[in-house]
Amino acid sequence: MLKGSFELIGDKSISHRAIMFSSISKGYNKISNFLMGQDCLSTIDCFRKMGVDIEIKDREVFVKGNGLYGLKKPDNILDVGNSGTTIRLISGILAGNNFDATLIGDESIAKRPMKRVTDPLRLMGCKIEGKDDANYTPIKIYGGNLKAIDYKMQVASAQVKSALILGSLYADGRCSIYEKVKSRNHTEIMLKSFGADIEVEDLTININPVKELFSQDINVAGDISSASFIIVGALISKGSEVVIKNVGLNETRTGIIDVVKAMNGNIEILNERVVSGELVGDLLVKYSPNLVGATIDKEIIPRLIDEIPVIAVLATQAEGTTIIKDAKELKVKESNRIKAMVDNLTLMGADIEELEDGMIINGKTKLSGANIQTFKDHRIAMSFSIAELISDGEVKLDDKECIGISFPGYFDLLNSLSK
Ligand code: SPQ
Repeated sequence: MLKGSFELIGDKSISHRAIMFSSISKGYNKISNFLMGQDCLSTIDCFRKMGVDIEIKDREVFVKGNGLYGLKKPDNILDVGNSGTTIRLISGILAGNNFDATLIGDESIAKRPMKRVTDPLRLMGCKIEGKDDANYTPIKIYGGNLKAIDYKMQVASAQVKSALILGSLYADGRCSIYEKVKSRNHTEIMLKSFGADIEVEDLTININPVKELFSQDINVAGDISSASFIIVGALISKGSEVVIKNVGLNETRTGIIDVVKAMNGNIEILNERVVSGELVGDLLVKYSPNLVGATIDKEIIPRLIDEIPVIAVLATQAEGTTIIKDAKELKVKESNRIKAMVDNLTLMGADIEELEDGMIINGKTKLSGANIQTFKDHRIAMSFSIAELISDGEVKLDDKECIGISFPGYFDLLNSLSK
């Protein structure tokens, strides 16, 4: 069982954005509760290579911003490691700056589609070269002289939206971006606090050019995606009761809470407040013996896309059928997360079927130990560490190190809560 309370580590999405926006602002920025995960450190590395002075002291980061037009041409290739957020968002910034730069990443990044970002940036007049017509790394961006655009998004993706908002900061006029389905909006919230001229009306984002962004101190909210592993662990292991403090509760990220409630899970939000423009609160989660299946599809998908692997584990412990669909995007994350969950949960004895855009899980089933192939995907690795809490026999992960991408100290925390 899991028992106790703890302070949640900083949000990955917000930490990336805090470094990027501070780097292109004018003045001194302090970022507190920054996530020291490998992905966010890759973002720091890229901006240091473009001449930004970034200093790390414990969980705080100090950034001396170079201003909107102050980045320098990097001497070397920019390596984003495993981070999709870094490569997509930085592309928007590079498109606006008057130099060329080349982006690469690891084996997983080499398989993740970039045309969703490079196509609209080309529409803004940016010259971009790369493998398969700039769909894959290495990607070379020749920045500068961007034209304003009106762009209808083809995929529900906060990374694409954010890259275009960042490019729009450098355009020669007012840009409009139209989303089909609302995706996480940390970029819009944080950039406004830096002085960007951004108006949001439902699914439309209008961006007017500004001359400069101004420095900010940012306190990063806790990462609800990281919390989701502990949430599910507490819901499914007998006798559990956990308080998770300082959880980011931005509505574009809280799909997991809605689903847990719909599945009869015992979860309560306490002490809601606003920190650096983001809603945060504490979560009280208790063992829930009467979980039921649910259908998860359409608009809720972007609000819980990264939580689907661990929701699949939860569904094996719910009475009845859980259907997850409209989640094709899972195939182009750090791994094909549909296949990774279906194959590994099948090995553990779950009743689970793969769909083109999701999966169907029939519960409740007893899970048994197995050798798990993580594909070096942090979210797959953590999902199966949670499945182990209720399985008969050992669950062996072929890679644990990947968890450091988003959740350094994960096993220490899990061990400290395990009673
Ligand atoms: O950065 P990366 O590797 O793309 O991270 C993931 C994750 O699970 O940590 C996805 F694999 O989160 C994305 C998320 O899926 C982070 C993100 C963001 O910060 O803007 C947005 C989502 O991706 P997308 O493609 O839907 O915009």
